[in-house]
Amino acid sequence: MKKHYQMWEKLGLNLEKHDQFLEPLPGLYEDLFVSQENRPVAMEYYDFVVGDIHGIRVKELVEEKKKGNPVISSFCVFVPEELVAAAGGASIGLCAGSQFPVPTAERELPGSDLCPLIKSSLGFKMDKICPYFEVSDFVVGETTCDGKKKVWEILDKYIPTYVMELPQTKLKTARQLWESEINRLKEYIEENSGREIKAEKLAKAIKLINKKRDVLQRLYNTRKADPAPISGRDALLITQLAFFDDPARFIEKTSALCEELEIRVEAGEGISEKGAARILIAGTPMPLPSWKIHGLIEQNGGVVVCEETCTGTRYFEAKVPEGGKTLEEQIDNLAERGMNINCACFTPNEARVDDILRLAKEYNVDGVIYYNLQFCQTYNLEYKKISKALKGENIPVIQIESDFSDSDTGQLNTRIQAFLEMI
Ligand code: BJ8
Repeated sequence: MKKHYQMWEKLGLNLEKHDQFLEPLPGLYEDLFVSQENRPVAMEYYDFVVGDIHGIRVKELVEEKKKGNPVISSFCVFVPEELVAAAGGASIGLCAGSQFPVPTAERELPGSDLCPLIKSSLGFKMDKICPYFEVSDFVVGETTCDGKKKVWEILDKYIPTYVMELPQTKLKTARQLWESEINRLKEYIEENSGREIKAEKLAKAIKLINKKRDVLQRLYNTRKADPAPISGRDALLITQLAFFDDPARFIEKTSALCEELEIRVEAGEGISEKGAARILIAGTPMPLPSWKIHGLIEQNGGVVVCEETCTGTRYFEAKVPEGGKTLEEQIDNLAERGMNINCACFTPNEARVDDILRLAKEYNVDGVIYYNLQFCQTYNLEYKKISKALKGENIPVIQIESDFSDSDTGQLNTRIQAFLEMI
């Protein structure tokens, strides 16, 4: 890691804090990931990426910037990364899954009653410990929940923050708004990067990002087998890394992993015992390095086989139709994808209930853990109707509210153990 100090210094990182932040990562990663028995060989690539998490990829982005290519960051699966790729740039989904920068963020934000993801997002920038933030030209925020839309006003003091107005319904007028917002972002990227987004390039970008979605779907398809050929924590890690790896390389490496997993499925080989309790996690996102819940489930003998989250199926299931020839048609298609993502920030949001019931069947799950980041009201409010629908199908469910700290690990462990025993 020391070999990157010069680059980090140039980017303006707080090296001392950055060292403190990264210090526990290798041990944690070793315990949770590397020590798994019978792990797929192709996980080597992702181990390598995590092993140099603030190094090689950041270096690539610095090089991209030298060539005049934009680096644009975001926090939500609605932000169309295709536009960034069509401008010749790199789109980075920033992490916000750590407790480390939360105390710093609390200097600007309420100490209680606020989602940890929001605090973590701002804290990474305030602490200057994320090179991806520092290498970004600007951040794209969105008006999803109230906390997020207000934090952009504060983040803008630290880094230019452009805000997309995300509709809250799926009405025709809301779709028109979303389409005009995608157009507005396109113009903003063009102005800031000096790159014109042409139909031909956007068509290629749409295909490329759809391929990334396809390979993630292929990975998830292998998890439908019993025994599951890959652990839930490894699958989660792969989705987390999909947000900032180079898309073409990610597709190549993940395709190679899928080939290995498909052979395992054929041979009936798995990461866990056949018949291990199969869990679907539904709810709020788990950005890097938020691995706590998966760790607890799998260390207690269960296996996570699917995530209905934005670090799961909400990231890749909805695709952009590829037929658009003109920019107008393509932007209409980009808007279409957004309307097929069922985030709890929409009202009504009945399709999310259908999604969860469908996933529970497709992945043949024994139970659902409804994961709610503390103080996320929209997801919390949807729990009752979702649990009712699941119970109606005789699928056991519990709700777990948590943050990114370890303070509740013991209590969560007891609840998860009891749930796994019950199913
Ligand atoms: S599409 S889930 S990434 S908004 S920040 S809403 S957890 S209180 S993240 Fe999200 Fe886009 Fe929706 Fe997905 Fe709740 Fe926290 Fe708000 Fe959050």
